Amino acid sequence: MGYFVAESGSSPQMNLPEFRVLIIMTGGTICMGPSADGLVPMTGFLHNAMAPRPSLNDYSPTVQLQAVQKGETIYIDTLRTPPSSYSRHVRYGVLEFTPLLDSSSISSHGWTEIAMAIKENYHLFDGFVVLHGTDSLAYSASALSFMMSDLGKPVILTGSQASIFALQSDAVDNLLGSLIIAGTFVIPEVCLFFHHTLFRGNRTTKVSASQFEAFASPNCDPLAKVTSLGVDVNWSLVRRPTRIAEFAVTKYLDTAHVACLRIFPGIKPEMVDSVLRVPNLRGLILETFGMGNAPGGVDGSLTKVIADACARGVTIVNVSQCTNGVVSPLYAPGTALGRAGVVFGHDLTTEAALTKLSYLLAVPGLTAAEVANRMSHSLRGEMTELSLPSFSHPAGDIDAAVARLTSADQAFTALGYAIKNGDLKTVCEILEGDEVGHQLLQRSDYAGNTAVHLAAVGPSADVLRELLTRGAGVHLRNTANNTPLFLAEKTGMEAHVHLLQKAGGHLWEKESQLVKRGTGKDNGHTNGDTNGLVVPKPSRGLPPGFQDPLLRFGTPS
Ligand code: ASN
Repeated sequence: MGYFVAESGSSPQMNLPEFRVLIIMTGGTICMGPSADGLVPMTGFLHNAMAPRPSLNDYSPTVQLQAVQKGETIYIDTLRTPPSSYSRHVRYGVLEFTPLLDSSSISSHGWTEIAMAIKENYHLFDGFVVLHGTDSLAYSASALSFMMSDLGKPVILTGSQASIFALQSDAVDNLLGSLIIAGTFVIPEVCLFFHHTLFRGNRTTKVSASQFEAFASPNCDPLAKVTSLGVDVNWSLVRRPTRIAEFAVTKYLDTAHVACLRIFPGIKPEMVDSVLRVPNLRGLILETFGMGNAPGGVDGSLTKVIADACARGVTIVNVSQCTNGVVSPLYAPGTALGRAGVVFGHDLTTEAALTKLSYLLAVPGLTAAEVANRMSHSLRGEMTELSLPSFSHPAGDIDAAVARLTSADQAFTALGYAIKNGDLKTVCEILEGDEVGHQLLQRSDYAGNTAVHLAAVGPSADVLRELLTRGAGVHLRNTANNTPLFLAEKTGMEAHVHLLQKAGGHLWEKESQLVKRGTGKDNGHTNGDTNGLVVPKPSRGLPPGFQDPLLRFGTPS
């Protein structure tokens, strides 16, 4: 909703539209000042902190706007920003929490209060900015993303590492950036804005206790960046409601019956068991090593403790202690956890996993199996999930544990088989959707083979053409330093060679010589005079550099 404000005067800026943003102030360093006990939140943010700053206040008369607080209609003072580079003002008012919190004290009660404040004022404002301490900001952003469904307006959480009253502070940048984005772009997600960057809230984690660049989103690119030219929104990542339904809020999360446990070398099964036997525990987030591994123990006793808890109906979710990457049953310990009944949390952050589990456990009537199932699917873009057509492996069904693993890996594997089978229809189905298709074409197997490498030695030139016309690159090299064209030449695939050359593929001189010498002689050695080109022995009869994509997971039975 843009509200044109007619004012007297000749300045062209006088009749610019105003967009309305409600600021919900929960506390945090951004509003803190010194006290005898250390920094504490201060009330009166609008008048004491925002009004005196020319970047936040154009000094036009204060206007009272209607708002709703805890069911009561009230009128709040509002100020407006000077015009932004989008030729609009952002008019804003503040609803303050009582008491204001250091965010280390936020709880599901506080999340309900924030969500309800947004719900009650949803029809009165264009966007919402939640000011919040940074300590638990990623938890709150994750929780709110699950609590809100069919959101159609931006909800942006922010805070700062230094108080707005400090001389050197990130507070004004974070606040102004959030206000401008919330008042300009319809990004209908729960976001976190910090250090010029807008993230999907449920992908974030706090990575620094003191630096201004305090948050990261290790498995999802930013939704927007503020630059000197304005705001650069990555619209291809922005989620939008896909059903016709009214914005709704779930008021309650079951944080009382979930726990989080970090595995460490030497952890005793009894310790894990005692956590899993906390009375009425319903869910546990297990932070494991690397790709989802936990110590098996000589006799597998830790795995047994975990399997027993799963059998008792406790939902255990495996997330990685690493900030980047996914959990998967690649290694035996991870597979053992999967077999014990643990849910693979893909690339969920701990914050998202914990709040998602709390959300699902509060949904009335869901069985443990249903909770586990929903945990492994994306609800609000919190995990990387690719929708896939079903596919079959030439050697039989894929083990269920493998099929539940990281869907991006699974998608690439499926693509690999479709290419190998020359199955153009399935290749197109897998690559359907700009985002998914683009990601898969960037991907490679552990030997560095992209889809184009696989297609260069596959049976179908049509499949290869399809990949190339979808924008797949021809110049990428696998770990054996081979381009798709080199592989196609070595395998004698004339039509493929022709296509790759037409798409710009070319060989280095030394590569041409190797090709001319034929496939038999030069396998199995590292040729020091070939610009580092390594020509390994063909793997299982496949051309140099080509590896069966499923080898990454072992051969399915
Ligand atoms: N302790 C503060 C809080 O989370 C930290 C901050 O906001 N920078 O409330």
